[in-house]
Amino acid sequence: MKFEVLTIFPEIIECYIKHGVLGKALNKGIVEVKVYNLRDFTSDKHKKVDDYPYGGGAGMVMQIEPFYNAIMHLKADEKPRKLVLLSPQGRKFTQKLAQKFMEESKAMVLICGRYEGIDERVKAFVDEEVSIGDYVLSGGELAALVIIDSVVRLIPGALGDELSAVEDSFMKGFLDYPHYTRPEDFKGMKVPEVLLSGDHKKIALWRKRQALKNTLKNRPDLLKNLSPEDMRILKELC
Ligand code: 6GU
Repeated sequence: MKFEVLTIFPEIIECYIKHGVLGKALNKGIVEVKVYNLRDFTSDKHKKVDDYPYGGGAGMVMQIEPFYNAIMHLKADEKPRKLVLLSPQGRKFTQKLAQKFMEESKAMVLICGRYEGIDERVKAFVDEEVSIGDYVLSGGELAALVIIDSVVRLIPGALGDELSAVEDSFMKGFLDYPHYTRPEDFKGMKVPEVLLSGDHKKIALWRKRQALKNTLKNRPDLLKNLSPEDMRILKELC
């Protein structure tokens, strides 16, 4: 899968993607990330990308030209790609949307804005507007990284054998169970006995119970479509 990122801060993207799961996926050739500096697509000699808002008000607005020029440059190869504009006004990004992007898009363009906003007319050239949550960030770069990271984890082969996306929180519709590693006893805080028992059936049931308990405590909104089996376990917990 290929990601192309349009930003005025290429280093933010380039630094993050080198590490961990993403870095490995890039080395394996499962993913390709190309970062474009919007300043390279200005016709202005000062490489200016923003200007004052029509109608007045605080802050600057990113101009359409660099976005338009960059998008036309990418589209010149005529290969299909999904163009996503990152903005707090977008459709909310979820694990489900990450799965959809992984399955349906071979190539995605992630368009990052800065300042107070982007000229509205940029939207005429994109397929979707996406937000990563109900808070405001100073730019789309973190959002682009969130999307790249979560989508890449879902690509078969991106996670090593020792990891599985299926085990992750949200993949199964609720939060993860607690994890422990050595030491068995840290200043009197002991690893739950069941995890040392070697009884895999018992361990699986304990983990399911804990996952449901975590979800009930922190994210009860996720417990809408439980299977009858999970519902039974949840009732036992209450
Ligand atoms: Cl995609 N961009 C910005 N600037 N803020 C956000 C966001 C995106 N998603 C949530 N907050």
